[in-house]
Amino acid sequence: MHPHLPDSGLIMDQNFITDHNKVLYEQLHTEYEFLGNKLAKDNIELDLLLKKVQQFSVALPSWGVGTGGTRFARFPGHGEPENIFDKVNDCNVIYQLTQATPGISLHIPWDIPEDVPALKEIVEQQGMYFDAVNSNTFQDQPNQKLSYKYGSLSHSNKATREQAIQHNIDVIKLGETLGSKAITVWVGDGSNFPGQQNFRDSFTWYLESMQQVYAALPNDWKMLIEHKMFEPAFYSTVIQDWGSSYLAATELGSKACCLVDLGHHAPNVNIEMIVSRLAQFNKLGGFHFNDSKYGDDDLDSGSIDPYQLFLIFNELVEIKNEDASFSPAYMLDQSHNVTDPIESLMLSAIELTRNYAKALLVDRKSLAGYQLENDVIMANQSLKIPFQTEVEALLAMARYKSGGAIDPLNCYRDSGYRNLVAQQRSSKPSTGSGIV
Ligand code: PSV
Ligand code: MN
Repeated sequence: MHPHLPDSGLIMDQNFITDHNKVLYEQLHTEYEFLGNKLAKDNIELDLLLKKVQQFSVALPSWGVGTGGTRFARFPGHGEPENIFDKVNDCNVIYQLTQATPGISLHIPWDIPEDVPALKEIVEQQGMYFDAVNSNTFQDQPNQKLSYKYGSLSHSNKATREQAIQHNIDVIKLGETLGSKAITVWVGDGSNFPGQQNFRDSFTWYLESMQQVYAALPNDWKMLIEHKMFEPAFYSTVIQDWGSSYLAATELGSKACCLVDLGHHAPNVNIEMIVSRLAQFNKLGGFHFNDSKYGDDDLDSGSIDPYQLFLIFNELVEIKNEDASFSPAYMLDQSHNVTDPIESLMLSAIELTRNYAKALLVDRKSLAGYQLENDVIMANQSLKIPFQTEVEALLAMARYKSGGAIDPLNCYRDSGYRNLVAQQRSSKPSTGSGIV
């Protein structure tokens, strides 16, 4: 029995969830039957969908359970986690209630675990695991020898590049002890002014550095390359777009793939098409889900443009139908500045599941026929109708059958979890600015 964990190994009392569900079950059952009858008319078997929905999962970012901020300010939340054990416990609450988030993604060194065996034991006891590890060479750390002010893996100075390479190798080694199977590499490298950097040299240096990180990858690992158009560099970034990401992943080898963060594109870019292109050439390795209105806003998934989320899942379901081995890493990458992170992450995981479920409703045979006949309206309707279908009963039944909550948000609120942990988490977190 570990001091950080209650006897059951679970953070929230399972009986509380069961009691909460009891009040809601009858209504859910009626709605589930209604949906089943409706879909049966289109020869869709709801119980088959249920199994697929139960299997859907998205990883949680350990740092996402803390309150985020902007470069102007950070307003700390109530009862924020103070250490990695608190964070893992908050993640477990999200998992218990939604049953959709068994993986935890660590950001190193933000969440560097001092006691790996103890942390691993807790996470396993909670039925969770460690997903991809994220390296960080976009900030200087205390006592760091060389600065990343002008770049890291692509820095003009070889010694700085070597330091950044070593950090990535250390992250891989740590990930191995945690049981992770992938490293996500995002660099803030780039330039703020025309002329500041030679585009060609910086990409060459980046590739040379990444080759060394790649050489340290265990055989069964993936390297996920995350592109971003701007920020913190405002004129050019070294891995600016999916083209640069694809080139890098191709140069490096088959273990290197591209990771698509939904907030890292120019406004109005057709992300679902990028998804299709990368997957067609076997280079789509993962996602960071979030939503945005203007840039890398890091808002809750599906809160601004749920149709885009649906169209992305529509591509993902189609690719999976073609290639059963296709299994990109899914993670939520959001910054919760004004909401309770647990609530935001639960609702985001549910939004992903919702749009995945809707994408499963698409009649792909009819759609392909309409496309061949150039029946534009009917082809578009083949997507719009599933998108407009109400599938909440399916999602709630999937959660219920897996041991989660029919209504995770109200179950969480009624449990009083936040107030409870606020009493135990006594120290005052920093109010300094910072993206996360
Ligand atoms: C950069 O904006 C990013 O999307 C990368 O994934 C970082 O590792 C992460 O955000 C930090 O939240
Ligand atoms: Mn990201």
